[in-house]
Amino acid sequence: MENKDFSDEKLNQLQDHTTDNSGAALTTNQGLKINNNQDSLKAGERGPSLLEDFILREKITHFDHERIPERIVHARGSGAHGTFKLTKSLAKYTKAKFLSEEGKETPVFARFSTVAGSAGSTDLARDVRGFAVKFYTEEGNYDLVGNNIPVFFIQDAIKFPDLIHAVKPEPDNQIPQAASAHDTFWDFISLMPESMHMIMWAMSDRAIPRSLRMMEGFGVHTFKFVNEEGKMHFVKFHFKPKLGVHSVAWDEATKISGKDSDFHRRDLWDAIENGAFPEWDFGVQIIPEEDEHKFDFDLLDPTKLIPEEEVPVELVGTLTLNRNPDNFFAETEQIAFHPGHLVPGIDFTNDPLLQGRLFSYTDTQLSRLGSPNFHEIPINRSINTVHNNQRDGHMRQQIVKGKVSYEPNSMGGGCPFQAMMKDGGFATQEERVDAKKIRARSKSFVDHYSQAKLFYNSQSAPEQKHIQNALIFELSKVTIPAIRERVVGQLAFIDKDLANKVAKKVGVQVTKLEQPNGSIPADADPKTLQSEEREPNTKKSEALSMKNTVKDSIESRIIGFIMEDGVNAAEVNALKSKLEGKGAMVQVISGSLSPVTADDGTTFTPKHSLTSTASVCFDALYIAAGKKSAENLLDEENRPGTLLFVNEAYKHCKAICFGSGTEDILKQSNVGSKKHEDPAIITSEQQNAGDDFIKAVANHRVWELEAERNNPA
Ligand code: HDD
Repeated sequence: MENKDFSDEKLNQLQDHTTDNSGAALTTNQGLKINNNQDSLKAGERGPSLLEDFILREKITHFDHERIPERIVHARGSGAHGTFKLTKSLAKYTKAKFLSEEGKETPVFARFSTVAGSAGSTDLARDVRGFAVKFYTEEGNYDLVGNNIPVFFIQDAIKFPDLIHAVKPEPDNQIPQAASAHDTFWDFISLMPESMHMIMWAMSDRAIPRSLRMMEGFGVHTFKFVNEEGKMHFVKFHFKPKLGVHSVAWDEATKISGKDSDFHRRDLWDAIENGAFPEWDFGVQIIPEEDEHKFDFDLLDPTKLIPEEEVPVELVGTLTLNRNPDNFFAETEQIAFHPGHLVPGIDFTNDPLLQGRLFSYTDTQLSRLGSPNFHEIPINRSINTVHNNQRDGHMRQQIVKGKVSYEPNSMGGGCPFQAMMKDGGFATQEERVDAKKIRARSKSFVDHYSQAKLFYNSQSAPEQKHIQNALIFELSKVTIPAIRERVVGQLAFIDKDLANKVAKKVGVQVTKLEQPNGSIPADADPKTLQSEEREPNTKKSEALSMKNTVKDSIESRIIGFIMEDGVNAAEVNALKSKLEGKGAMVQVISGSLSPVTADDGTTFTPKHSLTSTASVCFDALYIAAGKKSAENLLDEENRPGTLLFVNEAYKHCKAICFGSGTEDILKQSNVGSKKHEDPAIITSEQQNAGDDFIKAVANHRVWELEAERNNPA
């Protein structure tokens, strides 16, 4: 059992439930072959349909019931299968088998999501992203149900329905969809100072990722590891993308929403289909039990992170997604995550947000999936066979033999029996709780601004600017001035300059709030629980800025090659193979979808036309070499599209490479007014143009030149 390979176990299990229709005749749900799927049964060719048409009735009935309620939050999501490989044993800290045996591979299914929007909403909403991973371990399913942001808006689950009601479309008119920029969200936030740290993250570029493959994942809460000896350590979970953490510009996000609202879903799907498997390093921050109180915040407070400077992240495994689902509904939609799906060696803490979640996730599946038997849906099945005395219910699939459905029993030989801990039986980590029953918040939770300051101060200048702009955008949509003023008052506790800049643009004054805490128990002395303006122990953390992310790869980046007839085949092919050699994906864009004839008579097949796509759907542009091609791109018909492409890519700080003979396009576009050195504008005169272009694409964007690029002469 110990060394058995479980990596294909889930795939094999799913295959038992997978149907392939190739070569098969159409049947009813009862397996009866259907001879006519075009006409209903009628009394005469022009007569009424007959109730006895069981084929029509079955088809329509099934259709009428094929929708299920979407998730109450995280409705919009995309998922994929993959594997988790342990590279360094954590047996010292946990007895969880999938984290103990070095080299062990565990099948997984991951689902990424936005939070606020409906299932059909845009992928590019400014929002937190869900990052949920189901590990199909030999000891049962382990779910890590996290986000791409390491902290949360609220400290106690009792506030979750309020938070979600506030952010969802307003109840009278269902406006706006998938957006936090409206009155009710900011009304709530302005009265919830504990949300300020999360607000800094949610207003940062982390909330508009370039790709689901380029974002971090966090377990958020502090969890517990328990080893074979019963010793406990606290742990925080991290996923760090191998491709680095990258985002798009807000203006770009709004445009992608129009051009391709499935942008992230498509990107994940295409990357996997093309063999560019998304990968993350999996890491842990381990805190010995004795150190629980050594931090300037409470480990149980989900609005706090542990700075990596205080506890480094130890990388111990790799998550790879390598297979798209066969069927979105059966897999991505029906997967049911739960932070309480544990394996021996992992336990939860008393974090009051996590404690409430432990109730919510099973409860919600009952209305979403309709039955307590949701664990029997293939994607949710454990690879371990389930044995217990739970019986019946809607859609029960398991056929359990025998008369016994109770325990203790003698008639079933005492089976299924309780497993001893040494045989993998789960036992909750014992913890002494000697307390009054009380509906209150711990004083150790009442510091709402110090980590918001830490985050804001750790950002580079362009990142800070983006946070300011995001707040200005969002608050400008708030119609009630008092709400705008309260939010700005909250910001003043984080950074005066930020508050002033936002206040100026949203037409309010910065007034110091007397009582910043909105969550004080009724019988407490407000003074004692008021959030203090405290400085964090760690003043700045490199890990919190995306400026310091990995920037060494162009793998899976989409490079648009803009060309027309007369293009220089030799130059284009040389760059194409150089880029593809580094894993980038080249897509040809032309004035139309007709093949482009190059100077040597060969042809290139466009994937897009200038009107069917936009620069926002690409990571970088190459204006393909060739004077004739450039002339054609600037003819009356193509000129607006060509210049819009270049100008928008320029505005969004992307790398643009101009091939030889395309000088006129450069000059006529906004790039022509460039006054400073710009490492992401590459021309064919440069000696190593190809390498410089690759470097610029790997760097993602020249955010530091945003002001200059957005103010062309
Ligand atoms: Fe939650 C779904 C993440 C707090 C109640 N949550 C859901 C999903 C993710 C998270 C990623 C989607 C899972 C999927 O892809 O199917 N939720 C979080 C994180 C939280 C958090 C990181 C805080 C640290 N959630 C939270 C609270 C509650 C819920 C406090 C309720 C008290 N969450 C739910 C839910 C959902 C859900 C209503 C909706 C669909 C589902 O569970 O299966 O139960």
